[in-house]
Amino acid sequence: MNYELNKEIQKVAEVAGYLWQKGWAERNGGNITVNITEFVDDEMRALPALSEPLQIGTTLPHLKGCYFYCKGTGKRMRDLAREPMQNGSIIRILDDCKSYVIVADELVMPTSELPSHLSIHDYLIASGSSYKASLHTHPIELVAMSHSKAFLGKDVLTRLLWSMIPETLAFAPLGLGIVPYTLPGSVALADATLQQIRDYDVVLWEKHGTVAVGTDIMDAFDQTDVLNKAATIYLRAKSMGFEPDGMTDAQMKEIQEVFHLPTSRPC
Ligand code: 2HA
Ligand code: ZN
Repeated sequence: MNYELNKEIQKVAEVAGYLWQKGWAERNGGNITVNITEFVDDEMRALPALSEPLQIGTTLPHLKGCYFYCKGTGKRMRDLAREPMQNGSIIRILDDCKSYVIVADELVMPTSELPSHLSIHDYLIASGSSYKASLHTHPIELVAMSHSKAFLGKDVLTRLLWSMIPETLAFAPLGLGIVPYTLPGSVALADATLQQIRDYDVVLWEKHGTVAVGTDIMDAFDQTDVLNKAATIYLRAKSMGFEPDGMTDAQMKEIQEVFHLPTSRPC
């Protein structure tokens, strides 16, 4: 494996370790995909398929010939942190844009949330985005908050989380999209996620977890981490017995202006 590709895979392994340490990756929870097409060399292109063609479940026209590193289904993040190529695999999307083959290193079947992940990558390519990584994980505090309908209205949680600590607004400036509860692994969940990822870098699946996109896996992790930190601050204040004041609208607006942040969701 060439140096650049190895560097991307090592980042995935590092993030997998963080997910486990944070308690966001019980058993086989969560999944990661990274579009590694730009790092694939002739040697990898020449690799024979290790599997029969496997169906994605949907047609994704912009993924023809693309390569992805995918966490393996049923694999544990804590194991992936040590052995990324034994707990994940590299797949190539076939020319019909509906199926894929596994090409390296071993016959490890990709993540159960593959339809969601690949639909997101298809959209990112179509829209000319520089984002290459997608992370699904189970951040405890955000999932806990998703159990209250009061937080699930459009941008209700976004504004609350932004108001907890200035960095949230600065480093998760698009806020948090919401997807109502939908069956894990389904194409319906993929479709609902796609609607939200057009407007948000991080999306919360009600009573399940988050999906984040970023330039690389570290970026997707950071955005999730920043939002979950804000959720943790909110819950710590509540557990001390009071409703946190939150920064005022004027204080948040000042940050948006000074840091030239996107203002599609003004404070
Ligand atoms: O990969 O988290 O949502 C296990 C999951 C599915
Ligand atoms: Zn999950």
